[in-house]
Amino acid sequence: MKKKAVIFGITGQDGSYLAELLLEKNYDVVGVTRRVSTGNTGRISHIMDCPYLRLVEGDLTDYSSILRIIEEYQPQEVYNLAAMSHVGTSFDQPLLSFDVTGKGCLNILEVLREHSPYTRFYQASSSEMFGDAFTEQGGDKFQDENTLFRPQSPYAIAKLAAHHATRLYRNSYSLHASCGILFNHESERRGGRFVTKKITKWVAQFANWIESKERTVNDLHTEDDEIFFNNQFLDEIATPSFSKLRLGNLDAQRDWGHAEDYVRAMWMLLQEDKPDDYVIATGKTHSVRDFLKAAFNKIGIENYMDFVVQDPRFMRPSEVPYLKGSAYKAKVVLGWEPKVDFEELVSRMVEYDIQQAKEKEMIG
Ligand code: NAP
Ligand code: F7E
Repeated sequence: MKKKAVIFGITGQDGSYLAELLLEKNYDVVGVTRRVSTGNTGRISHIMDCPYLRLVEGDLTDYSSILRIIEEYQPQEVYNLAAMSHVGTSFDQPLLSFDVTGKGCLNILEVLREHSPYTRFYQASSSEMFGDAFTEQGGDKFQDENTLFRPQSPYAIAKLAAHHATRLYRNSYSLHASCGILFNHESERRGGRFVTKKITKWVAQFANWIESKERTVNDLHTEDDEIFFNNQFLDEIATPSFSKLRLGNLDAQRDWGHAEDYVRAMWMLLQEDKPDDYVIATGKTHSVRDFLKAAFNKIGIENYMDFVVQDPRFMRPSEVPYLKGSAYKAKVVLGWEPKVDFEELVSRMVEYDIQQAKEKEMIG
């Protein structure tokens, strides 16, 4: 029988990859989008014509829209990927963050408990729930399913409420409800305000700017012309009007993987007979500084700090300093392992953004 899945948050990074995966696996996919005044379907435009994909309007904060969708489509699987997912923003909009990211999950659980108890449910939990806590073993520091949760932001508190609600509904009402505790995962489709994308987009634009200067250098005829041009180039970079890359805390460490690998884990864990919670991570950690270095190296620049300014506006009132996940349980039980490593992730993001910047320039 053809399976049907509902995805809340289909227009987001993960939603777009998960929709592709489920369509490949021959599912009927129902994607829930919220009404916005400008388009929000850019990430799924390439699959919108697929006859097995249907988009319906709904909002996680609106119980009635969730009820209508579940009753109408009677899905075998529901994936809750919808959230106000930007940690920094959650400090400015804590109540909205809780309504969407925390209570929104409870809205779905209540609908499933009362109207569709055999539907399998996936909740997008987050490594942010660990906050500044970690497990220390044999000189190693990591987070796994047994690590304490000590959330450090309104976003993380909302995610933790949703995480516990999912566990409670699983144990109290026998719902097939599971959580993936996913560590940071990025991609070519990552939102522009997350640190990785902010870096790769800036680096790509810089690479194209340098390339345009090099084209001019090639037109120079004498050595003096070239020296004059190079000095002008350096002067330009040194002026206050040259907009450097403005970032916050460069010392935070994250376990970064690729979203394509992580949506595979979401699907795999819902196929298990027994619902449960799993950490999904690469097991490697890097600082924001490491990411910067790798992205600039990709375009041949070593002295990357000459182009970066630390700006207090991007510092958070409270920070998560260190994340490194152990996905041992997911490997043993699900057979899941990531395919894309840190170097490939950075490389793919920079290459994609360079291409995007070139296309934009051509259209402009
Ligand atoms: P994302 O790109 O920000 O996507 C979030 C999605 O939620 C978008 O489709 C957004 O719709 C939708 N949404 C927001 N508010 C909504 C509402 N009130 N009702 C219905 N939909 C709403 O996030 P992502 O990176 O794909 O992450 C997917 C999920 O995993 C999120 O829950 C996130 O918190 C969680 N997570 C992410 C990571 C990560 O590193 N990416 C790690 C752990 C957990 P619009 O397109 O209209 O804005
Ligand atoms: O920040 C630091 C920042 O916003 C990473 C979400 O998907 O993963 C994501 O949350 C680190 C933090 O991701 C800037 O302070 C420095 O330490 O890219 P981010 P995040 O906060 O880790 C988790 C697992 C989720 O669940 C979330 O939904 O980078 N940082 N300078 C900066 N961060 C941003 N955004 N912008 C900066 O300029």
